[in-house]
Amino acid sequence: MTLTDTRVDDSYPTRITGKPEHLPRTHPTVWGTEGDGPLDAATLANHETRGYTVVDQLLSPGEIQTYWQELVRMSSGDHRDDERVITEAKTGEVRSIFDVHETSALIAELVRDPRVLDRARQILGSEVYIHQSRVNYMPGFKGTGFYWHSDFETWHAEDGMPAPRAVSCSIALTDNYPFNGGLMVMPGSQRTFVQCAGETPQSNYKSSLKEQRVGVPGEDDITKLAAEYGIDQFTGQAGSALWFDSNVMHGSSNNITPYPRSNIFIVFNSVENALREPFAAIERRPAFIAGRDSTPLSR
Ligand code: 6CS
Ligand code: FE
Repeated sequence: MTLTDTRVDDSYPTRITGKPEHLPRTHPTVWGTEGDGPLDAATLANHETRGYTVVDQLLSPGEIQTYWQELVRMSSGDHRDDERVITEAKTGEVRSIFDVHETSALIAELVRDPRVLDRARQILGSEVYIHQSRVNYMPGFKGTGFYWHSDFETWHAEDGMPAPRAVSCSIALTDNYPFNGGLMVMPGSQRTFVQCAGETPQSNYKSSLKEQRVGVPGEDDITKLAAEYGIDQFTGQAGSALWFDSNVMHGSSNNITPYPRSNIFIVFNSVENALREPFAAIERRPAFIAGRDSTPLSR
């Protein structure tokens, strides 16, 4: 299949050569209703508008300690041959570990926990499966941030995700403060698809997971979006969760404090939104970044 074939029915063309435009999102943000899960109508309406929802203490302090210990264990040791482990460009510290729901029995349970799975199903209005899981460690002093981006722009261009019918659940493993790299989100920005300029290089993920250069909006795009939507910041105690839409514009700054800002990210995709061929890349990304088994997740 050539690149141009998949562009025929593409509502969200990106990685273009011309001037990037801001396109209207043609899909809802919330697909389910109040009766479908634990979120009430007001929370769902808020999520539809803002593109994100905070759940304080989704997990208890005791539970989160158990997960944190497991993930600290996973980040220690020799990872040089494991491509699921991404290190910081400058210091070699562990930046992220992908596919943790496959490599940790504890995390495999967490993604099926009704407090997590039922919210994902309700927001996406269908059965769901895991598109991606990762831990971003953002260690003290050395953790570098993630420049502004839309996850969906990458998942559409490089993974072949047809529509923004995916949601991320970011659970704080350590306290997230404003000053230690807390995730910034532009509330409502999921309603705008920001095209990005520049073709996707071959094996782009080998550099983009360290520092994303392709698929990031221009400064004028970010300026326009910030003026229209503003910037909120997710802060919360360890155990709190941020649910955010796949297309919400988000980013985080470097962490120069002694306090790590470590979060686990679980990305749920609707089984009705299974990946196709990349919409703007010549090859698929590996399964540890973009799951291709859309069998519904069950407890
Ligand atoms: O390329 C990706 O899938 C990853 N990149 C970023 C900056 N956020 C989402 C995801 O982890
Ligand atoms: Fe992201």
